[in-house]
Amino acid sequence: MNKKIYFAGSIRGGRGDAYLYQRMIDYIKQTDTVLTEHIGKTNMSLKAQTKAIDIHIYERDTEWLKQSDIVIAECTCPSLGVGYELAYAEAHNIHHHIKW
Ligand code: 6IA
Repeated sequence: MNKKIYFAGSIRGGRGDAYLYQRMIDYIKQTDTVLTEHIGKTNMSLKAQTKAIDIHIYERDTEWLKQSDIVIAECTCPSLGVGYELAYAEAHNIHHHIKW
């Protein structure tokens, strides 16, 4: 298949399901490319960033969203950012799948 997958999962909303994201990403990677592998990293720093870094993250993430063939979102842990990404996918007609 080798499609480009944007995997969305909670970061600031809480990292309680990070191991689940990691397992899902590893599974998807058997057949496809995951653009957002960092979502599954269990040692991600949650320290506040500078405004310039936040802008860089926003621009990089929206660029990846536009390039992606499919957005897969794990929504068990409520996250403002994941909700934004799903609305973005819907508005740009990117195929999306929600897992909860
Ligand atoms: O509101 P949330 O942080 O839970 O939103 C999570 C979603 O927003 C994820 O699916 C990511 O694609 C995106 N996102 C949020 N923060 C980041 C980030 N670093 N790097 C990449 N994507 C992000 C910010 C770390 C921060 C806690 C200092």
